[in-house]
Amino acid sequence: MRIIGANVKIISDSRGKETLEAGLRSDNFFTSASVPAGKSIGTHEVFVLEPEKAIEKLEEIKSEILKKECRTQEEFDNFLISLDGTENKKNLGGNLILSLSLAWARLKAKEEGLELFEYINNIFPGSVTIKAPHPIFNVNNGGAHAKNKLDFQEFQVIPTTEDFNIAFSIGREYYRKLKKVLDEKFGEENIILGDEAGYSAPFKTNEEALEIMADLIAKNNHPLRIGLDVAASQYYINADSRGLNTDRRGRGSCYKVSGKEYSAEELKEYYLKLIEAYNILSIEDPFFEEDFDSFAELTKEIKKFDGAIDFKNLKGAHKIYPKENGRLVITDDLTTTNPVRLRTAIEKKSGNAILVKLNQIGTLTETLKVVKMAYENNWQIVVSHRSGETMDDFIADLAVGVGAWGLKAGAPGKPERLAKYERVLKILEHET
Ligand code: 2PG
Ligand code: MG
Repeated sequence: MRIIGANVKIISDSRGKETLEAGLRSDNFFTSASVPAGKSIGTHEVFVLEPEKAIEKLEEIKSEILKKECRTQEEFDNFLISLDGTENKKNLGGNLILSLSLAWARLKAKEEGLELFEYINNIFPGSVTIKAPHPIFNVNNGGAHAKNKLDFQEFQVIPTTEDFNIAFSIGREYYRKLKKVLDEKFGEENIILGDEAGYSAPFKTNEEALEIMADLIAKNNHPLRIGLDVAASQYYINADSRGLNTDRRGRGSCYKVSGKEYSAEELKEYYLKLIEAYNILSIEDPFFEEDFDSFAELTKEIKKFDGAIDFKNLKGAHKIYPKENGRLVITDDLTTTNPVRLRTAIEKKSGNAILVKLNQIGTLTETLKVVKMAYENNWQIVVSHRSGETMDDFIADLAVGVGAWGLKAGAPGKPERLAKYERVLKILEHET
């Protein structure tokens, strides 16, 4: 495909921070794509270049882009990777590379007369079925995403229905009702929205938030389960910083939750108690981002709940789900959508689902390869937004195109979050 124009400009993300939007023109079409930014960023994510510098970089490589005619996504992405020439995309910046990679995907889809999700499905290196994901609504925000006392970053509700339309309306209803409950408990003036449109309320502990959420599910008999992204690297205290020697497992280090210190082993027991008490479906990043072994222990032990719950008596859990009644241990900062990290996590059995974020790795092609590796090893896929988002809805097409189990795009309360869920609804309309 011939590219006859390329540009990149600075736009604001949902936190008002500067980010990039790239535009590409072929003989027939123009497309654009913008990139988000995280706050709880994994150490192994690709490098993010300052937007001003990225504009200069594009000027440097523009003639190469206009000269080169790539036939496939892989060819274009590899071309960008070779122009960059570094391990972690430090030269051109993962943000610039990704914005170009995604704009190119949109352009190619248009040239081929395909919807974006169809294009993604076609270029997936294997065979997957197009399907709508389970939406994962982050309704209570804590950790790095809110200014409150919650150590856990995300308290989510996940509809148990396979029907995305129903799931979306249940999520919205729950989100509205939760606001009422929180207003009554804490006073309307004390509830603000966190970065991902979930409520930021003055909860004293993680349990208090979970209790309110579970009560509301039970009261309304909503077909919802609770999920957590605890983002444990954020409350991990490295032994070195405490003047102690550390080892690879981080012994000597600790986790501080609600003012109490936990070893990795104690933290695992604490999680298992919460998982049982609140029938939690998924837990993301339960330990700090280098501790593959503790992830593996939790993944092993979480299985003890399989078959142990009488679902008939459980309100808010109408279906045995996801597979039988298994739970998900999701890796995010641990794996950073990186094939080398995922390979280690698979070998060590450090989870059973991977969070997929395009901007952790920097191209569509590399992202699809990670998805493929996960599927080949029976891991589930959750496609995810970032806490600093734009109106770009690419991840909705990605989730549908690779048949992801989940789409994590925040609470249904701010336009940049709604855009993703609404794109899935549009895709479903297109399919009918
Ligand atoms: C996460 C993400 C998105 P951030 O930890 O999963 O919810 O947060 O974008 O801040 O890394
Ligand atoms: Mg996370």
